[in-house]
Amino acid sequence: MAKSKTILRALAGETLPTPPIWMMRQAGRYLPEYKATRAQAGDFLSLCYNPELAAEVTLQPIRRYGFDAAILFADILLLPQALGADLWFVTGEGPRLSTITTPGEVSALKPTEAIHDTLSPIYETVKILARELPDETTLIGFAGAPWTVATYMIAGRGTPDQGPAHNLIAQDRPTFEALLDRITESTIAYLSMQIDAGAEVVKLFDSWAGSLKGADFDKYALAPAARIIGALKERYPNIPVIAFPREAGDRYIGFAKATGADCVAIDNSVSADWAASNIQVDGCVQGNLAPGHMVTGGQALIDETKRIVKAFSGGPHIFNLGHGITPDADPENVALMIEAVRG
Ligand code: 1CP
Repeated sequence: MAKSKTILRALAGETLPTPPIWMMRQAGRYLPEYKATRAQAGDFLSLCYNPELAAEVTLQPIRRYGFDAAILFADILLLPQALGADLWFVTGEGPRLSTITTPGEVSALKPTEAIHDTLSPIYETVKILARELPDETTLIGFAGAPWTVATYMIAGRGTPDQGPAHNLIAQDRPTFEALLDRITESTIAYLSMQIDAGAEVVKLFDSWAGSLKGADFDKYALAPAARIIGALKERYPNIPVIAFPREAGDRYIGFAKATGADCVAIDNSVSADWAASNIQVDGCVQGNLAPGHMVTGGQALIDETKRIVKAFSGGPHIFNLGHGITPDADPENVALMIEAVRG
């Protein structure tokens, strides 16, 4: 029964005649119904922690477009908050957090068992979704990968080059590694609870993996992903994991094998043809349409969508964007993309 879901089939290594499709940030500000529910919740964090409304926005793109997967509506920064960091969002700017850069601040973080006090509404959202999603729709849970989460905890905000985190590595590597270790351990606990609540697949978002080079990539992107996936596979051998080491470039090669991921999600800085011969040879890939096409649309969107589908047609593939859809995207273009994949 479960394996008739197309996303699970692709993740198990099956080559399907039409790739299943979902979209990063498919519940988001480009949708008028999302903006309405967000206004009803009051603000973004209140929306994340309201299980009924978070489930509602997760379901909106499924109703509108019939995507093959729904992704839990939450944020990667809820985990730092559950560990004790202050978190707030500045309208028009983005997230802000209290910073963690000293050994004392790392040891003052809450113990892993305590994260569920804050995160229990998220598990409630997953339970509602597991009940309410159509039978054919796969439910994806997620967390930020430790490096990406650490970059926000160290800088207290999003940074273009992750400079503050790289500086901490240079100035006080043991403190950086202690922080990374705490995030890794609590991510395993967080994702385990999402799976217990009904998530059928989990995804690790390493949005800033591309700024880790050489041995640092191995230690801070690859090794934590391998540790998380290893721990999850021990408890939940049948739950597939998608890893997204964004902008990893050459380092996408072998990432699935080295970490145990069932699928590697790729951004749009690598070509689909290159990815088919270098990454898809090891298993399922997800990606990689440039999100800008959702703004510009037209024949270029259709052509590029079809080109990607064709490039990956020889192996397991989940169609998706190379990164999240942006608030200025036109909802009509999403329908156009789906038609180009399925039509
Ligand atoms: O105003 C709003 O409504 C907030 C916009 C928004 C949304 C819709 C934020 C703030 N987070 C989210 C939801 C979200 N975030 C999801 C839900 C599921 C989905 O539809 O995809 C997911 C999976 C995330 C993950 C996330 N949050 C990532 C990793 C993926 C990526 O986009 O690279 C990151 C880096 C974040 C941090 C974050 N949260 C929100 C913003 C604007 C940011 C980026 C901040 C920055 O770097 O400046």
